[in-house]
Amino acid sequence: MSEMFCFQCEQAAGGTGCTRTGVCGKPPEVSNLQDEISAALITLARAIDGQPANPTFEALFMDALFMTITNVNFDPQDNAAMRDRILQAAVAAGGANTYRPEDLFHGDTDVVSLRSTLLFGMRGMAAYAAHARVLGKTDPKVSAWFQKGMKALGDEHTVEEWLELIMEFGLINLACMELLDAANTGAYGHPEPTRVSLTQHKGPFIIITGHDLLDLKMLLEQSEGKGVNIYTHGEMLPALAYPGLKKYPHLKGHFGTAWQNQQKEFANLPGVVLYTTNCIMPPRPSYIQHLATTAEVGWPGVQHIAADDTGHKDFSTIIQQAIDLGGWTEETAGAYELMTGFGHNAVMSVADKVVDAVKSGAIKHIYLVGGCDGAKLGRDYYTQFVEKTPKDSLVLTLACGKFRFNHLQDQLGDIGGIPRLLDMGQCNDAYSAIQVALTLAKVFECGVNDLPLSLILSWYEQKAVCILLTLLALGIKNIRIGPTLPAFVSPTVLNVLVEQFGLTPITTADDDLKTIAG
Ligand code: SF4
Ligand code: SF3
Repeated sequence: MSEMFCFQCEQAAGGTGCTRTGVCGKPPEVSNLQDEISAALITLARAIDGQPANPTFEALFMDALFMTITNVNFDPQDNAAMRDRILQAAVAAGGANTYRPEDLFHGDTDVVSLRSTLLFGMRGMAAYAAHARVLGKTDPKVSAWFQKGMKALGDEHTVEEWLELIMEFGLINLACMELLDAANTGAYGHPEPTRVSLTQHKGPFIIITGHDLLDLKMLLEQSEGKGVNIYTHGEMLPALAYPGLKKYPHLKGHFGTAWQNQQKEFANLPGVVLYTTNCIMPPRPSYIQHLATTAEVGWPGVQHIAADDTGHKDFSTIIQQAIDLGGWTEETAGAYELMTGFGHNAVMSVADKVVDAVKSGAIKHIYLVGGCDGAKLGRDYYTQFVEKTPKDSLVLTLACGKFRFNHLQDQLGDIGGIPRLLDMGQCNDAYSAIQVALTLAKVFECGVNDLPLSLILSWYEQKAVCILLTLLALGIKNIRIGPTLPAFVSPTVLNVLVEQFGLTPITTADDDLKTIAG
């Protein structure tokens, strides 16, 4: 099988889709297996339609969809095993293998576009639901929606019906992000504004990347007192702001920037890197032996640490490996510090100050500049945009796209003690940004669209898709999105997004800032 078709991420070849091997490195075999996984999930959803909720099936939907997110699992064996598990479950539930992978792409361009939008959004939500579930938090309406959504994907709908489903999904994803917020803050406390060191300390170390806070917690507990330091990478940076995690003295700080720089940053690294979610890139020979994956992440030949039946993960092998590798031989001081930890709780605690500053005109505008980072050259738009924002504006940010400008923290300064750049956390902490926007709208007795607030989003993978759908479902208009539009959005669907929601592609930082200022 040398042919494939995938257009789920921003890197889709030629702006239309990857057909030979993914730009991400996904081989046709894995891409086709992932289509088979999606088809099998539809078969399962049909088989169990109308049956009472079943936590085993719900977990299967979450894990399988999570696995098919960009840069999560590249291992053909893992993907084939997942497909077989789903098909076995479907057969046991009385279903026949009725949905074929090619049916995912069946129908006119607009139907394929709408079906894909919903499928990709559900993939993003699955990861969030899975992170909440490992912390013991589930929400029946979120869990049940996976079955409902997958069944709906296999059915025929009019364009209007698809749009309705997609908007319904957007609100379910809001509930899912709320659930994950409750799971993370319930387990580790509310993030606190925290200065983060980039200093590399002498000695053995493990770098942990991805989004799963429970994996970090287990790693911290097991490495305590062993002489191994822990550093975050990429989307794990905001973990450093949670009281229940930052209390560990061997959690030293952050290493590196966003995912697309890993091949450079991890080259010849004398330590171990643990991937808990996306984004894993094709590992280079100089460091492939130093990697470990967990949860749904997989790369052929990379050691994988699975949870046992109780959810416990044994990280002793990588802790020993880090000790054997010896780590850095001398200290290298970080060139600057980062700030994170401005979740909804921290921002709400200064809400009065922000409201007063908006009323007095000290703060004239709030920009939310956030989302995924990626390799495209045009992504320096986001750096320029933040650099050029007027001094009387705040910039809220979240997700790995912040690495385009979070080094500017000190340069951007503050407004009456409120830092102008506020890192709200991971992509799922879009929930925090939504809470802040809703609170401000309430205080000013207006709609969110009437606030002096503009959203400038960057997207790469399917978590950004689910967040965008949530924002649209909340009726938030005039969102700017880049660096390019999704390949899976057909011209007709784009038209709807532009007409109904005012969704706009980014242009240049100067022009967009000028347009926003009116
Ligand atoms: Fe291409 Fe993105 Fe699909 Fe990878 S995930 S195959 S880069 S569209
Ligand atoms: Fe980044 Fe992969 Fe999307 Fe959670 S880590 S945001 S790209």
